[in-house]
Amino acid sequence: MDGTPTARTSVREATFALLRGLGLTTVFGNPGSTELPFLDRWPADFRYVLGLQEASVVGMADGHARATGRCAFVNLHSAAGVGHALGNLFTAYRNQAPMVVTAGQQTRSLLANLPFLGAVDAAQFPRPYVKFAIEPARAADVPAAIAQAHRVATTRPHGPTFVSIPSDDWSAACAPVQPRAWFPDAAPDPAALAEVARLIAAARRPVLVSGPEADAEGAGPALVALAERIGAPVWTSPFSSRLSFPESHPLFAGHLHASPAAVSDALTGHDLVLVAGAPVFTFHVPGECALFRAGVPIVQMTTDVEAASSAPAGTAVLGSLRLGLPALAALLPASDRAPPAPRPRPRPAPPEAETPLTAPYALHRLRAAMPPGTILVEEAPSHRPAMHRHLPVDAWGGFFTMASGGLGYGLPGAVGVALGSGRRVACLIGDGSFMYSPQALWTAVQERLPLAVIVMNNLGYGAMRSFSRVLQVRDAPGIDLPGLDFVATARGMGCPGLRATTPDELDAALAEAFSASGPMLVEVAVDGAIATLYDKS
Ligand SMILES: Cc1ncc(C[n+]2csc(CCOP(=O)(O)OP(=O)(O)O)c2C)c(N)n1
Repeated sequence: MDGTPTARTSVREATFALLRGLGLTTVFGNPGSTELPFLDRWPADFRYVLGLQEASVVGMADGHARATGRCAFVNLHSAAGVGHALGNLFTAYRNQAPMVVTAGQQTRSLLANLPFLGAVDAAQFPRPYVKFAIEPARAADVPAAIAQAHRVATTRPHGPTFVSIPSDDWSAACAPVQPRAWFPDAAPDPAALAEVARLIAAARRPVLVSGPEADAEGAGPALVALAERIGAPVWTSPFSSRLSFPESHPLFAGHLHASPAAVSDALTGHDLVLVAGAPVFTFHVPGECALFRAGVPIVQMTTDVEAASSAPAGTAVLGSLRLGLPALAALLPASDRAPPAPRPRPRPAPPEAETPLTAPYALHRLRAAMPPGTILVEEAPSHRPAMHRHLPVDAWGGFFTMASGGLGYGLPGAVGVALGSGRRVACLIGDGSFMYSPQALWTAVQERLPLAVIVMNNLGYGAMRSFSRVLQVRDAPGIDLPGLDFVATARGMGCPGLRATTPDELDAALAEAFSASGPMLVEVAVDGAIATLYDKS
């Protein structure tokens, strides 16, 4: 049934042959009646990863895609499944996670009559957070549509695409899809790189801002080599969703805040700003970015046309960083520029061991407990500044978070990263964030993933408390989260858990979580200190 397709085959056979050819043999899904014809007699060489809610399905696919650098394949249940998935689809779009999302549709013969489970305008529903969406006009076009969706998803910037598939299409006759090689990366214009090299050579105090694209393209070492060749300090772009520069490197300057004034202050004083693989810039709070009117050249290297075209100032050089960064470095004369003064950022003193536990102390101990090679996935909004201070990351591919601002990504994302990387993963997550897609933990148990889930329980939406201060909002409802028992929640899904309220309990729980062969949850009861997220807005 699922062997090599003949000149005339079924949509189902042609699709499985196509997926094999593309290496898409892991399917993230949640099934319903409209998907059963696809799942029928499931081939032994395919893996089906079940998520119990579609936000988790897409979040897991995103983590898998970003950890492997390969496209993920998703199968959802009609409009309801896509609807549940939309928040994390938005995040996958912003994360530039390559994935083909398919969704079952009611059988074509019923569609005119508003059937149960029929999706109206199915291809419209996930827009605009998919790069391409289609419900093919004919059943026979489904495999070719999936092939096209794959090509679009894996053209930079990567992102999700969508194919709606009526359930009777799977048995229809069609021709096999011709295999095609796909080399989507395009190098930047050499003339533009020569101009950037000239600007860099002429600058006395250049600065780099690096974003997630270098890591995504496997161009991290090329980025470090370029920074060292220029001798410039490197900031990471606001809300970067992956490691953007090794944080112990002497040229690492810090993480830019998503505030126009803060970005401007950090970069003012430089006579050239080179932004590699990031928007110019991602802001969260309003304000004036004087830098844009200061006449300082801002050069942005990116594959993202949307990010390049929406930048308010500067020059954009479109093209792959993997190809562009080494080409630019090769054009640069050896610099006689004095290297930047070492950053006045001494290692922070270890936080005090106290009860109740403080977040900085918990993160300091987490760093000590994490075995080498552990990948960190984070969604703990108010603890970001403390994480940056006490949990520096240095390894390319060693850190993931989301670029969108939408919570509910972290836990399924961590499950996907663990599945895709085959490595131990630490998921650092807030109590609020955990509750958006907790069922991803069940998948981690079923897949026996070495995943330590560290829930920072401050009994509420800490970032909202902090943000209320920034916006001078008082007495807002909906911010406290009493009565949640994360250890019991984990146990209910077959995952062991421990609660830590003292420094000793914390060390013991972390040691157990990081030596477990499967997932384990550690609930850390932290004090309610309100973090400062924006000291300048
Ligand atoms: C889907 C979604 N809903 C709501 C928000 C608004 N929001 C931003 S931060 C935050 C609080 C997160 O709380 P928690 O995960 O406990 O982490 P903490 O802020 O306490 O560190 C909320 C609700 C969001 N970003 N995304």
